[in-house]
Amino acid sequence: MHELHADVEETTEAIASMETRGAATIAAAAAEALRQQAVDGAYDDPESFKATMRAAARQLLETRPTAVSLPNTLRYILTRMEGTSVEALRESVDAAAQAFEQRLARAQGELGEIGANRLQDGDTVMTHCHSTDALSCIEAAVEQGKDISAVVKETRPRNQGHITAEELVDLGVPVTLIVDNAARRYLDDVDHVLVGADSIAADGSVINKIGTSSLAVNARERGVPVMCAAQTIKLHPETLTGHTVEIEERVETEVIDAETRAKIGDIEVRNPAFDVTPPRYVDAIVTESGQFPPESVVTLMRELFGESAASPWEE
Ligand code: RI2
Repeated sequence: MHELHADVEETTEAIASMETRGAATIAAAAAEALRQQAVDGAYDDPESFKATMRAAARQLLETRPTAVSLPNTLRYILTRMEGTSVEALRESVDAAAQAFEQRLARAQGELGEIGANRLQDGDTVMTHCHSTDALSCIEAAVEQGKDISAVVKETRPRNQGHITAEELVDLGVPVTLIVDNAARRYLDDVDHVLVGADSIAADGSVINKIGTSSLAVNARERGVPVMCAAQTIKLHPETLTGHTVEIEERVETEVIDAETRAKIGDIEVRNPAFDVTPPRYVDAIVTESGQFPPESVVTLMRELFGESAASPWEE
């Protein structure tokens, strides 16, 4: 057994319970936890350092399966872990984690600028769930002096739309909050659907909060463009080699409380956290490297990850 740092234990718990949530936020938290494990742990020799780092990564990895930002973060840092002494290893992980955290923040700012170019003065945007990448586009548009308003879906079962609404209000954006079922009714009033992503597959499919696919299909039917804001850490390299993205299924109490469920009788309750939106319903994927039609995102994925994904956390 490897002694894991308190920060790794706390971050694991926070990601699993969704106290820390959102693909980019999860990535930053995981990078910082690995950094703490490296700089603050006690190690007898280089081998025990490396084994403990891999164990910490495996534990973080097991929290939630869908957002590829988590394995991509761990991969970025562990493939840069090098040195023949504990001190050198420590420094390499510290430097990699810090570089990663800076890249993450920079990428979000850069994609925000690109996404903002798609928004015109006076536009109304419909959002789903809470995505810091998506909000970065609206923030940049507001900073460019554009008047933007928003129709915000509450996003059952966890109502992350409330977080989006609060952050938009802080940006001075007028917000209309709607229940998810009202989305089609309001699509005629909006100029864009703007969502984030937990993973982007090699064929350009967008894996995002449950309900994204029906919103995108309805938007296509109403002629409203769908834009997905996703920094390149959301690109899922394993889909290059035919793997599919695992969709997390969460506890049923997020959908219905135990008492109401018992009153109804013998039912099954399902709670998938994400769904897959096929590329034909998405107009653009906006990354820090530019905007892409979903079908061409594979080129970027190959450039960044090669043909396959390493698993440096394996023993
Ligand atoms: P950012 C969230 O998942 C939402 O699906 C959101 O669109 C996505 O992560 C990306 O968020 P959850 O963690 O990285 O709420 O853009 O289940 O912040």
